[in-house]
Amino acid sequence: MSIPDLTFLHAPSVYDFRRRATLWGPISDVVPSTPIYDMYPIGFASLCDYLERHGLRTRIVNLAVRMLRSDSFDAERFISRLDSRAFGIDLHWLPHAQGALEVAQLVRQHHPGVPVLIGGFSASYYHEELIRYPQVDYVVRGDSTEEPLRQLVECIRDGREPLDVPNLTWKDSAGEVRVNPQSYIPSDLNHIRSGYRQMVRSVIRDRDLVSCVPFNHWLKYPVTATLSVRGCSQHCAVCGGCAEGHKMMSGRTQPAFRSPEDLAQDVREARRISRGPVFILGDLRLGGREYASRFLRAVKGVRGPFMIEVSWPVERDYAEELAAAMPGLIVEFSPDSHDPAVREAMGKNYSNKGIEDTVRNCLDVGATRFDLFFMIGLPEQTAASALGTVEYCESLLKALGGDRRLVPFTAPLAPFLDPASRAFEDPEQFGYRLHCRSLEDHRQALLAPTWKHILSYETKWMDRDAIAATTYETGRRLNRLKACYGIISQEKADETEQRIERALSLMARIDRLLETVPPDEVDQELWALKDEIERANTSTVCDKGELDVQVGWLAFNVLELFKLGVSEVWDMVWRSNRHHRAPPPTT
Ligand code: B12
Repeated sequence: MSIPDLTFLHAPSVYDFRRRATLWGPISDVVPSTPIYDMYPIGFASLCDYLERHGLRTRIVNLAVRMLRSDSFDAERFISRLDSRAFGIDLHWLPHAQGALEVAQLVRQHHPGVPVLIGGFSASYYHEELIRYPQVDYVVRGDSTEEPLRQLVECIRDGREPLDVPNLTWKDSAGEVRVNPQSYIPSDLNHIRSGYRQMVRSVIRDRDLVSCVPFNHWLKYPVTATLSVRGCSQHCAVCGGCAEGHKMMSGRTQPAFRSPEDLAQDVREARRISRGPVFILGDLRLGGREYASRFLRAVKGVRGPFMIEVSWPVERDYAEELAAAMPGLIVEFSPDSHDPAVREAMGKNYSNKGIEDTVRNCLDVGATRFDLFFMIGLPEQTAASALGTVEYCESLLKALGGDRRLVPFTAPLAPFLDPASRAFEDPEQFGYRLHCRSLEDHRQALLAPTWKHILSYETKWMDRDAIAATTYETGRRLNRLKACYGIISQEKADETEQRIERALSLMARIDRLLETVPPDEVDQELWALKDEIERANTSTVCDKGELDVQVGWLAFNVLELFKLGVSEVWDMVWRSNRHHRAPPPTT
């Protein structure tokens, strides 16, 4: 079998997290990943699909998942045995700053001379700093790297210098840094495909399912995602993916949309694989109401469950349209705070009535669940305001007659304030004090013993201690509220409360330890707490399971997968026979 032209590696946030003891706390409580962020960017699938369509061979290795699944999995040995013409590592989310660079270093050590490429939002933002690490050869910038990456991989394959490859920061043969223009900014997403078929093909071809799974518990809970848009028109102050953030990172001035009909086709492809929920990422109304209506017409008849995001209030007629096309849908809404002053400072200009109408409209038309997300660590937000969110949730639940379909969540803005967000770029204006600015600052912060110490910021209204204490207290109160309204069982609530207590006591012990133990002995002392820390590390302020939608006992669409598998195997046999007759040039 020919070797891959490019192998994508997804690193854990910190390498090797298994040999360290870190109290990660609630940083990943409201996303499917564990705190080491084992989920790889959705773009891995579209990148592989695009490169394969252009005759290049790719492979995905989710190292983070492999390391999580088995303590005896030797990641370094595994890397040393990989064979590839180039390696691509994502530094999309900044919490991977340490892990991505460490994995790049291991690749360099075991495969000297094989190019190392990095891409993603954070890589784009920090491209000039990143390229100066000796283990990095290329940074592919922007939110749409399919075409620049194809050109780069072909240059590598053909031994050409990538002088004309757009969006590329690189070192030439003399070691000089070059920054090619950011000239590839597609205005739509019609050139890409979701890549689910290609994933199935790769799993069959490489006989390696575990390396491909998007996150650790995916095989039990195969939620799939489809992306409607890259870029954003909103201006949320702490989001690195807001309009201003995209302009800075990718040069993008307008969001790029997937055509509504192609998006519906992506949903169908996802449905062929899994019976789990399909999460349609991006508020459909970002493309205008007509865009949303076209998608909803095109997706009608496809079986759910569906999860959708809304970024601002939903009127009744839109709720009805949604429910007619996607009966029983699940809605995700993040007002971030119940406090209008905080929301205004965040750049979210809608009223509490807007929030309340949205919940009611969606539940009235038959949404099976409505997840409402709040955050801690925001501009203008005091501890009292954050705690007030729980009272607000109670009033909402009361007003809805205790409707258990409404599920509120709170989580801290952690571990980092997003670079390229308005608050990161102008911290004083938003009341932030930054502990980390550069990539290296963030990389080092990740080695601190707790999420409180890792936190890259404080605000005028809450320092790190207050953010941590308020997070736990808000979590505790919300957890009790959910039990009181029967949203979660008393047993689950008790377990969460115990984890909160454990986390609080561990945090206090680690604080003391840092004050009393010489710095070079801290790691050893922490290691002695490893088991206790691990037990407090996930589902801290809520049970992660609360996020999951019930999936039947057969989570996968076995028949469809079988059909896909047969057709892919047939396709591969056919292709390889064709190659026997006329082998394409490989170098
Ligand atoms: C969708 C989304 C999610 C989804 C992710 C689904 C997925 N698997 O990708 C979910 C909800 C799970 C999520 C979670 C998180 N997210 Co998020 N998310 C977004 C959102 C809304 C859209 C991102 C997007 O458009 N992706 C599509 C495109 C742009 O990316 P892509 O196709 O995956 O990758 C392309 C490029 O980035 C690049 N690329 C990526 N990797 C690589 C690797 C190589 C080698 C190359 C060459 C190129 C390359 O090429 C790809 C294709 O062209 C943005 C906000 C926004 N509006 O932009 C935040 C955003 C990206 N998320 C962010 C954060 C912080 C997180 C979390 C860390 C939050 C948390 N504390 O838990 C987690 C981390 C998840 C994990 N790893 O486990 C920040 C990132 C800031 C930063 N620089 O770190 C953003 C900007 C804003 C925000 N705060 O939410 N997120």
